[in-house]
Amino acid sequence: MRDAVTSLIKNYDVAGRYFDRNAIDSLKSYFESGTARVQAAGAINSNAASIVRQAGSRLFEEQPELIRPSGNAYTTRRYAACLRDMDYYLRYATYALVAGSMDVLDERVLQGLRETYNSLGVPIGPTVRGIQILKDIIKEQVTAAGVANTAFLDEPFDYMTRELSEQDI
Ligand SMILES: CCC1=C(C)/C(=C/C2=NC(=C\c3[nH]c(/C=C4\NC(=O)[C@H](C)[C@H]4CC)c(C)c3CCC(=O)O)/C(CCC(=O)O)=C2C)NC1=O
Repeated sequence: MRDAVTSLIKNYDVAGRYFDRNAIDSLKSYFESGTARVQAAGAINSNAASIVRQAGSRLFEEQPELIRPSGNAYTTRRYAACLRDMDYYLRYATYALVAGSMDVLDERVLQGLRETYNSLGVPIGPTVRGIQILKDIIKEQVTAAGVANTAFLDEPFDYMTRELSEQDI
C-alpha cells in the first residue's frame, strides 16, 4: 500500500533520478493540502455511523425497490450488509484522502469486488449511487466543519464509482 510520497519516491528511484520540478510541485501540493485532508478525516470519523445511516436512508428513499421483496437489500441480513458496504466505502475513502493516493482502494476495496457483486446479484448502479450520496453528505459536513475548499474530497469517491462502473458483464 502506498501514499503520495512513497509512490513518488518509488517512481523516481526506479529511474535513479533526483526529484525534479514536477515532483517538488506535487510534494508541495500534498503537504499544503495536508491539514485540510486530516481535518476532513476527523470530521468524517466522528460522524461515520450517522453519515452511513443518512446515506442509506437517502438511497432507499430514491430507490425503494431495493428493499422490497425482489430487491437485493431486502431482509435484515442483506440490508445490514448493504449499510456495512457503505461503511467500508466511507472508511477506505478517508484512508485514501489522508494518503493522498488511491492505491489503498485498489488493494483493499476494489480488487475482485465487481465479480463478487455480480455473483451475488448486488446491483452496481445503485451501489454507485450510494457512494455518490456518501460523497454529497461528507462534503456538506466537512464544509460545515470549516474546510473552505472541499474539491479534494471528490477523488476517492469518484475513483470507486469509476472503477465499479467499468462493466464487463
Ligand atoms: C473492505 C472491502 C470490502 C467490500 C467492499 C466488501 C463488499 C461485499 N459486499 C458483500 C455482500 C453484499 N453487499 C450488499 C450491498 C447492497 N445491496 C444493494 O441492493 C445495495 C445497492 C447495496 C448497498 C449500497 C448486499 C445486500 C450484500 C449481501 C448479498 C447476499 O449475501 O445476498 C460481500 C459478500 C460477502 C458478505 O456478504 O460479506 C462482499 C465481499 N467486502 C469487503 O471486505
